[in-house]
Amino acid sequence: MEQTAHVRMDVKSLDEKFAHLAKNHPCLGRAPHKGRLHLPVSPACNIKCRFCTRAFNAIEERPGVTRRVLTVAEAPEAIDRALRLCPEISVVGVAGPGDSLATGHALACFRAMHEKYPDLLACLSTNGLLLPDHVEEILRAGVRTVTVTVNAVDPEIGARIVEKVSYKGKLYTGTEGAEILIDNQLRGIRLLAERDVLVKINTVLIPEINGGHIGAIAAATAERGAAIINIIPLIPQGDFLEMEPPTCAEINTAREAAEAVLPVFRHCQHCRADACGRLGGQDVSDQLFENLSAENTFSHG
Ligand code: CLF
Ligand code: SF4
Repeated sequence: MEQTAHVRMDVKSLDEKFAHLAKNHPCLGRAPHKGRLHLPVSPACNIKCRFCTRAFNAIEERPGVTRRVLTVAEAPEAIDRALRLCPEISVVGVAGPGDSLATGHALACFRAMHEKYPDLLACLSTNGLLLPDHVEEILRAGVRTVTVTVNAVDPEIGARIVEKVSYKGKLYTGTEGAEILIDNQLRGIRLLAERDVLVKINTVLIPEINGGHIGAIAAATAERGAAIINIIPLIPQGDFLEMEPPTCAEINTAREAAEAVLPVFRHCQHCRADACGRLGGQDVSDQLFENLSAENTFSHG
C-alpha cells in the first residue's frame, strides 16, 4: 500500500486555496447558481463495481445513464448548444457512462473545449485506477477539478464492492484487485493535490459494507490532499439490488464522520452522464440531444 504522504489540507482549503474554482463550480457547495454540462463521451470502464448498471434511456435520474454516447467530434457542438440553452453553465464535466480515463475521449474533449472556451472549467470524474499514469496529461488538458470515487481504503472492504480490476493488461479480483485500485486512487489524489488540482471525493454509502468506514475514507483521502467529499447513498441495483438504501440517519452519520476531516458537499443530484443545466434547476438535456443524434457507439469495456 502507498505510504502516508505529507500533504494535508485543513478544512478551510476550499474557501482559501480553491476560492477561484469554488466560486464557479456548482458541486463544491459555494456556487449553486452555476450550471454543469456532462459530455457522455466515455463508454468503457476498467473495473466492475458490483452496484454498477449502465444504461441508455432518457428516463432514469442516476449516474451511469445517458441517452447515447457522444463522439469526441460531436462534443464542441454539444457545448455550443448547452451554453445557448443554459448560459449559467460554467463547468463541463465527463462523468461516464464508464470511466473517463479508460479511453482518451474525455481529455481530447477538454483540449478542444479550451481552444474555444478557455474560461469553462473542465471537471473529470474517475474511479482513479489510471490517475497516477495520467497526471501530466490531465494538467495539459486544463483540468483543475477531479472527482475520484473512493468507496473503500481497506482492500478487504473494497473487494466486497469491486468485483474485478483490469490493469495494464491483467485482470485482478478479490483483495488483490481492490488493493491495486486503492493504491492508485490514493497515489493519484496525492499527485493531483501536489499540482494544485482540486480533488473531490465521491463515496457511495453502502451501509452494510462501508457504513462504518466513511471516516477512514475521508481521513485517508484528506491526508493525500483531497479538498471535499460527497457521500452518495447507494441506489440498490446490479449485485446489490436486494440491499436496502441508506436511511436518512445513516447518511447523516456518514456525513458527520466525514466532516471531522473534510468539508462535505450536501447538494448532489446524482447526475446522469448526460446532465445539462443548473443543479436543482430545469435539466435541458432533452433539448440538447434533440437532433444531435448519430450512431450509438456504446460498449462495455
Ligand atoms: Fe459533473 Fe461531478 Fe464535476 Fe459536478 S456532477 S463531474 S463534480 S461537474 Fe455534482 Fe452531479 Fe453530484 Fe457529481 S451534483 S453527481 S457531485
Ligand atoms: Fe460502473 Fe463507474 Fe464502477 Fe466503472 S467505475 S464499474 S462505470 S460505477
